[in-house]
Amino acid sequence: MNFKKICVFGLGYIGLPTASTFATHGLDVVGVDVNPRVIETLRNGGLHIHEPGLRTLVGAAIKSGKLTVATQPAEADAFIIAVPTPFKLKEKANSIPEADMSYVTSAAEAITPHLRKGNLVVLESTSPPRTTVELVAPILERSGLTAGEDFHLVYSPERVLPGQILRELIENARVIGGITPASAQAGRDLYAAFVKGDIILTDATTAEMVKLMENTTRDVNIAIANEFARLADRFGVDVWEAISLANRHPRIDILRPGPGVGGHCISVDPWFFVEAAPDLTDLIHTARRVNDSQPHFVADLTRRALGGLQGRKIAALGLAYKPDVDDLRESPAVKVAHLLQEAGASVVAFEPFKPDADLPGLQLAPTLENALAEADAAILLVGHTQLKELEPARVAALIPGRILIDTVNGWDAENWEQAGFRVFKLGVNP
Ligand code: SAJ
Repeated sequence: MNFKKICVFGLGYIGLPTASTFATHGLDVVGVDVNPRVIETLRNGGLHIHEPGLRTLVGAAIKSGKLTVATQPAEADAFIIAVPTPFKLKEKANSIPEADMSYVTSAAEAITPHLRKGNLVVLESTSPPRTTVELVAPILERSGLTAGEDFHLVYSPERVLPGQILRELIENARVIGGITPASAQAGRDLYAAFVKGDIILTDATTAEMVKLMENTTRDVNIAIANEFARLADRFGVDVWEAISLANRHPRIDILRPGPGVGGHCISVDPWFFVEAAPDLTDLIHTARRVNDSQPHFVADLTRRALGGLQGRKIAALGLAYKPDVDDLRESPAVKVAHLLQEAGASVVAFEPFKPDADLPGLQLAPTLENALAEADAAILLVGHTQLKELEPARVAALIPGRILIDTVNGWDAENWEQAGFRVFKLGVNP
């Protein structure tokens, strides 16, 4: 199939790079977002998200006239849905979060009036198993057309890593699951416009499983690393050393412990399995609980390091969900900051990628200097390059306290100890 014009729904971390990449590869693209502020920002040459290289890419796509942005869709040869699928917390304590499919539903409903024979519709949003077949197809069929006969429908998961989205979008292998083999072929024809990695065809539900399995595997692997950190702390072992030694085994690759698992993917997606099949997901559920409770372990480590939290002034360094991104969604660093405050500490946080973030109940400092001034201790919550590279002497001149808590193994303890600090690391008993 030959695609000339496409419509991409959702101009966030996935939709905007995808729309722009199609545009710079010669397709006419209408990028649709329901948020008028996003559209206005993009039309004015701005960008509402941070991702390396994205500003240049979007600028080039818009300047070439190949990418236009709007709040309403238009007729097209193909429609791509790349909207968020967050989860909703249920009211009842201990209940399993529920996938919020309202954005996918709205996008499919918005496509329906524009759907024509021969069109291709792609769902990219991470979704519970059978969403393409049981949720999206019936909505699109309200057009009077039949999925797999009159129009093509595929599920093709985005698998790009925030921080490296532009490169991975092109180079990663792409799984395309069609509701029929012909739909999968149509999907291949579309993504072949820019994908350099292998394009592998399968059915829609398998492709949905693949995506959830990838992120669930990572969550479970991080959970065991976090549990190892707790065990090392109990047994007087340095977990970082133990992991690096274990990883010398040819078939072992333990991930990094940290303050917990955040972001809109790994901390969310395993719940889709648990919600869909609670009777089959003990391990997955437990891993979620371990990772979600890790901020409590870190708060307790901080309490032990400081000999109490009441009235202590703590500079929280980094709030993003992982290094070198500005994304604060589901961030365990934010949870740690809140927990410290709830325990009576007075926390001033600094997030270099979003110094003016608005986080209710949390005081953010505009600069590192402001965060460190008057603090008894600093806690490194995110391994941002610029925080890892801080000079001990510079920090020593700014912070009156001499206690550091490093939750990501970002600092060379010896270096800091020479500058007069006491360093407490996650996974190393203080
Ligand atoms: N983390 C650890 N220890 C580690 C690795 C990560 O604590 O060793 C934490 C991070 O700090 C962060 C969280 O886990 O809080 C998730 O970070 P991540 O880098 O593992 O993943 P994401 O959420 O940024 O992106 C993931 C990727 N999935 C996999 O690696 C299997 C990406 O390829 C997906 O496209 C993305 O989810 C997505 O959109 O689903």
